[in-house]
Amino acid sequence: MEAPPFSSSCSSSPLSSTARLLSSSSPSSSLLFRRNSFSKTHYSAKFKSPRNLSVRASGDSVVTLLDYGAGNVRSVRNAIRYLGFDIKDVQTPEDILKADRLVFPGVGAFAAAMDVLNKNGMAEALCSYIEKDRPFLGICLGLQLLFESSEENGPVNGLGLIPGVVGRFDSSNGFRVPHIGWNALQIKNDSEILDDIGNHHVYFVHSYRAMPSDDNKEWISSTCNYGDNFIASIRRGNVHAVQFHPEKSGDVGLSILRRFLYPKSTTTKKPTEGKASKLAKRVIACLDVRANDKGDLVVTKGDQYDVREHTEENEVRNLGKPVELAGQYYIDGADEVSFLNITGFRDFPLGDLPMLQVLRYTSENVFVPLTVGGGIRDFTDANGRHYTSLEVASEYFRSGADKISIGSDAVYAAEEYLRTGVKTGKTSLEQISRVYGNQAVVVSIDPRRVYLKNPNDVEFKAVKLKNPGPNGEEYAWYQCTVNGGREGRPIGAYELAKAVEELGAGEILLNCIDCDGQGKGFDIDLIKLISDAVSIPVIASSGAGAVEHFTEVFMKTNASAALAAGIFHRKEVTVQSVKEHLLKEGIEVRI
Ligand code: 1PR
Repeated sequence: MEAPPFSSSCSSSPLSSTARLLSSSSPSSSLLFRRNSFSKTHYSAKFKSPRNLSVRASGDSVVTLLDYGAGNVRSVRNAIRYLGFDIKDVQTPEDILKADRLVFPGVGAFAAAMDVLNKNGMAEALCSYIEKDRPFLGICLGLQLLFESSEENGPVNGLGLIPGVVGRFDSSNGFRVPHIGWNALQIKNDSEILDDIGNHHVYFVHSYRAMPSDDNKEWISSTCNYGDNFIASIRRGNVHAVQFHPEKSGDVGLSILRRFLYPKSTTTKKPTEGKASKLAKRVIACLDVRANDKGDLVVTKGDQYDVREHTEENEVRNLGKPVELAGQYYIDGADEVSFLNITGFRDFPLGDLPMLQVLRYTSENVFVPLTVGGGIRDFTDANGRHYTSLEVASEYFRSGADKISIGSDAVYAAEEYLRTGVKTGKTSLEQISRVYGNQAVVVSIDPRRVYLKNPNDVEFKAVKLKNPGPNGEEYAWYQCTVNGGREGRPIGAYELAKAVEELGAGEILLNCIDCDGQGKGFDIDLIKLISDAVSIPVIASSGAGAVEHFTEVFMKTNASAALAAGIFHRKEVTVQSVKEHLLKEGIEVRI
């Protein structure tokens, strides 16, 4: 159904700005691997290869991109290029008015984005472009900005094209905020770009959302349920916007982008309601990366964090090349890929250019979220040049990371916070989450079990164990460590998790040194303890050895995702077989 022409006009807010309009640098043109180069071993009919969606556009295949420099839009660039289009960056408001098709991947906070748009005359140009019903695709914040206002650090006026206020998710009803992960859409109105959605999930990551109402119902093409029904996408004529991230939604996300970029390829197929119904549990492949003794960056994997072979040479265990393995796990259906630079605590990551290259190359072909961790902290190099943790994180984001993960530095920050009760705003955790949003900040915890006869023997939260300790101890507390498990700290995993949530972490990656590489299953006691204690998503990690371990962790704890490394690297179990097993056991996953 064709929607009526636009009637609302732009509101503008006289906000001051320190932000600058930056056009981001173009990524490296060289490729470690080209598309179609992935091997398709273990391919299962249920999990389709994303490669069949690549479209070669011809002629005027240029997309205008509005990137106001507030965050990482590299993934959007990569997806557009992958689909065969060139990108023209908006430099002036006239570039918006002259665009044939405009993509607006809003990133960062609502107020800062409006600030930049108003200051540069972009807000007016955007409104004019949209009111003329020119082809437009807003992504995430690029959808929210179309509304009248947002409560994010506000109220703050938006572009005022769609009636409604953008508000925060309510976490009091037990739903974890941010809303991170793969969720299902309910199609409300015909929107050609969603025609392939079927029963697929798409990837969301946000804390704020717009709600459906009588005033905006003509705009809504789909909703999503997370506690309540919020607006997942809008469509009016040639104007589309989505709250989710098509550039991070794998196969189906690429098809949504392709349908927008290449409308001639759309069919008359009607949208279908699928079986997907809610937030899916995520399966994450993790790559512990470090330089081996020859200086090559390799994927390694430890047993209880010991990554050296027990041979005379004592070399670092080498399980493959990071970019290739990440590509393979994407093909296999991994919902996310994490890179942990495990020697980042001693080697400065910005000196570790190969790691940045790994991210750049991976993000050119892998269209699910990428997390990178290791070495995110303030650092002064040999020349006396000081780098803040924010600069380190920014470099990771610019290179293709969607989330960064902080280990050791978060432990120090939590200890300080618990000691003083004061949030200084200066810790890496606080600074990065303030600039990039807490959904972009993961805290990786590396705890070790300390057995106890009596839970009152320590000031830290202890749990009653399912299986007693080596001397019959019935309790344990989980001591946090830093520097890759080398140093125990006076803080428990429970205390740390609660503190980092308050400091701005958006997600917790919960490892367990005792279980790492053992293949005997996740530490259910620990994961239950932490996932019940916080209201941000918890990723269960360490110990997966069989598909049943994933089912167990999702059935017995409130983990939102489960991560594994060794079993995938050694090809003992594939991501597909994990998902097939979860589905069989009635646990919703992305297919
Ligand atoms: O402290 O901010 O520099 O971050 C360092 C990061 O590197 C932390 O996230 C820390 O967990 C990680 N790390 C440091 N040393 C090691 C090591 O193994 N020697 N790896 C290490 C941690 C744990 C998991 C692993 C799961 C699943 N690896 O990520 O992938 O335990 O393994 P499994 O399925 O084989 O059991 P900073």
